Amino acid sequence: PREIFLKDYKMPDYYFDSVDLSFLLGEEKTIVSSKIIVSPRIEGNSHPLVLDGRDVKLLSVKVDDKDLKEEDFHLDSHHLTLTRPPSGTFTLEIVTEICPQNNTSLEGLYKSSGNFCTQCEAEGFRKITFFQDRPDVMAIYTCRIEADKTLYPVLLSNGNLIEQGDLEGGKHYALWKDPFKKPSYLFALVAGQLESRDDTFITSSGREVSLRIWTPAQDLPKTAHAMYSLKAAMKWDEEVFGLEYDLDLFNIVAVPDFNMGAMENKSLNIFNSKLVLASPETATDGDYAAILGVIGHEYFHNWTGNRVTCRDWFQLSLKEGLTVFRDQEFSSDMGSRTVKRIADVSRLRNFQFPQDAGPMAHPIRPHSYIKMDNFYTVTVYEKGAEVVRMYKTLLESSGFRKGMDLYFKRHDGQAVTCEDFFAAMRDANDADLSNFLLWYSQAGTPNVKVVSSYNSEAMTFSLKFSQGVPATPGQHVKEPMFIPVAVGLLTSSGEDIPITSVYHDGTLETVMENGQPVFTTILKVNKKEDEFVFANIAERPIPSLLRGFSAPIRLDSDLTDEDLFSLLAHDSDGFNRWEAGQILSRKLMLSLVADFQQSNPLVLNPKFVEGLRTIIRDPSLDKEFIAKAVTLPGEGEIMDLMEVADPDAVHAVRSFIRKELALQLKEEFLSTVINNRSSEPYTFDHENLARRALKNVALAYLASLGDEELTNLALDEYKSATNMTDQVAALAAIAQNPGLAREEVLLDFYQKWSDDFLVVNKWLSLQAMSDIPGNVANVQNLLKHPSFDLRNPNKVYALVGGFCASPVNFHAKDGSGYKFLGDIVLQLDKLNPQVASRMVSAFSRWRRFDDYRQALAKEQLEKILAANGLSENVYEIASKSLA
Ligand code: BAL
Ligand code: ZN
Repeated sequence: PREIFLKDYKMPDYYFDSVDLSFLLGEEKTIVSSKIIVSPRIEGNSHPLVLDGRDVKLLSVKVDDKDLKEEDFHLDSHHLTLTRPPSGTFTLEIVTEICPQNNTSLEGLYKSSGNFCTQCEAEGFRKITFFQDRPDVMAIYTCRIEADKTLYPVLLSNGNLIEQGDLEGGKHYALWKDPFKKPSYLFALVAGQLESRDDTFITSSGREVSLRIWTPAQDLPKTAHAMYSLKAAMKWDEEVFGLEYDLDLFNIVAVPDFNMGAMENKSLNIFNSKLVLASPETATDGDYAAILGVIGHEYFHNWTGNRVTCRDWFQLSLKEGLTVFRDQEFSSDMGSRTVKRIADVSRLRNFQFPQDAGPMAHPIRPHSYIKMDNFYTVTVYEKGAEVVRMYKTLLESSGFRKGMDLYFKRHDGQAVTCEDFFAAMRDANDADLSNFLLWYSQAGTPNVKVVSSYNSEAMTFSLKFSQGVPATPGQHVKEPMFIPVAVGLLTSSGEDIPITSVYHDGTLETVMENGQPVFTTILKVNKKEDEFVFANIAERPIPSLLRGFSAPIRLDSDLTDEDLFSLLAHDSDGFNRWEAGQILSRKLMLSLVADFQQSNPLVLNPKFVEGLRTIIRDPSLDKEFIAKAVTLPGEGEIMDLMEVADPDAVHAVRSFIRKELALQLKEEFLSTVINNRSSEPYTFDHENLARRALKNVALAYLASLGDEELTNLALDEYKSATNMTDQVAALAAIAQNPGLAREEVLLDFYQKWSDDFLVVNKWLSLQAMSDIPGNVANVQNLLKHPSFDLRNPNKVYALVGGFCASPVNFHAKDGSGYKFLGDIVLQLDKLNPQVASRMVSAFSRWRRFDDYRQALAKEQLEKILAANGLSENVYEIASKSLA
């Protein structure tokens, strides 16, 4: 397979001014006709015109109304090349035949539950017709769809509906025109039996926009929250960024078979049903929050992605990092900012940090790829969002907004690069962002060490930073990064100390705002060794470092346990209050892991228990915050900090701490469950979701003890639950322990919900993620369960992905977990390479484990690589993992 490099980027030789598409949708085959007005980029250019195409049958090709002679074009399995195109503007007409009903890759045009739908990002359009399938080729599109009227009463594409009508033979047609130029990856078509929930939104300038969310008729009642989320997102983007929607119609379609979460096609977003459908009985608070965030995300792409798009796929973070940042901010404004930040940072630590430290490490703007699909990663998305957040931290909200305004002013309607975004931020603020661009090109999570010292005579407090970025594949030598570190200082009794001035590089900088001291200041660390000295500090302070997680780094400080307990109890920065508890938890877990490995008895530090008791008992704290604060770091996060990851030891230690906390805080957890029940109907608002989160965390702790009294308590919660959040939480609490109660309640849940595929996926995932010994056999049986289907990505993510997320079973020492995954990847690859490649990624950290496990994982990776007809997607991940 061929690797593509950023450094080889060349502008296209030809532009497409307009593209008129026509689809004859049929049961056996679909005929696609395209009429493209082609212009050379440079007048008189005589380069060949190379069009991409995959799995499409060419029926005819015409230039300026004449069939192309055989000697004037060349066809291979990936391209149609016009060897001698006319020298000026010309009309190109191509007719192709495709078979959407056999398309199990879910890229291009395919069928989901009998309906036609598309997914073109990144390179799916080439599975529809021959095209310059690259984002810097932008055109005005029309799309005519013709299909049987009974089977496909609804025909949708991008833009505005221009014309529709009936045809002979029970057929009908619709003609759509999108007035905005767009790249092919934003093209969309949907045809099927769908109904819509309709609403309207009046924009800030007074235009009325029709909003429609399409699903099969029976699911329509479950679209109310999605519609609420869409309207909230439209309003938020106007208020925060001054961005208004630009067409009179916005459609969302929910489909059950979808590789990703959703897709931002211009005015016709297509969503995985999981991220649209919700009712209190069937969806959890987590589902409601995800729907809010993703509906927001896709809507926000209308400006950050669609109006201003990417020049090439290496720039993906230009739109994704920025849009994730925007959706994070939206969700923060709609709920608790602190808890949202905690959730986002946990995700970064649990998924992105390991990627950055493994064989697939890449900068947020990768230098090369074999399959672009493999680079829709937590690095490009979530670390990309952290990079955008750092602009905001450095430039403050008003400066960030100025930068965004300039970005749109300069680039509306263009396909641009990450440098263009950087330049807009810099120029709008006249800012010195020195080596900030390294964040786009250097992979790896920076390690930052900080040492503090207090000088009571001079009344100064110094922070000495040293930084290093670990070597990553292809990048052995790294430059120091520009790292904004937000710092506050606390007195020994926990109050914020006013900060007035800081020495840096031999100069004293005043950091007051409007003549007033500040309580948090941003230190711009940008050298390998960098020192900052705070002036006028009357007592030795406790520093609160990296407030709000102001940069995506691993920070190692000389804070003592006493300092950390004080920060846990008092820090005015909510994120750092949580972080202090997490640092303590990580230290505690690692030291107990060492005890476990040396067969020493495990003993829980009583100060840790008391620290958590104080948090649970503090009535002034937000309940969702308490739920997060009493949750231990995940097993993956701890394994990631070890020289050699030991899943059994980490699992044993985490289970030990959980049970010990459950015993010692039993009274607190019991009263938490009792005091946070509610008989009111379900509402998705902060107060209620926080209450449920806290109750269910407490219930899980209690049920971990597995005694009859507490199992019965969880069973009562299960039976009395009136919403899915409480019901599935009680089910999960009971299912922690093997036994009859577990079996009965799992069966009961399935019988209740067997008709609802999204709820059944929760049931699959809960069993797959179980740490019950030997769970691989259960998962293998579930593969044969009638509710499972290897062709549906959500089911694969629930069952196979869920299994790989349980370290103790996936990394089982007998190799059964690895063999299970190796076999399933090969089966999946024949159906859906994108999904197979996501699954094979679970192997990528194999070198982190002991020699014995390494050999077992390597054997599976080699088996995969040796398979005939392996996709480029799986090849890239498996070969890079072994390299
Ligand atoms: N562009 C692919 C789906 C998303 O990130 O919105
Ligand atoms: Zn996106």
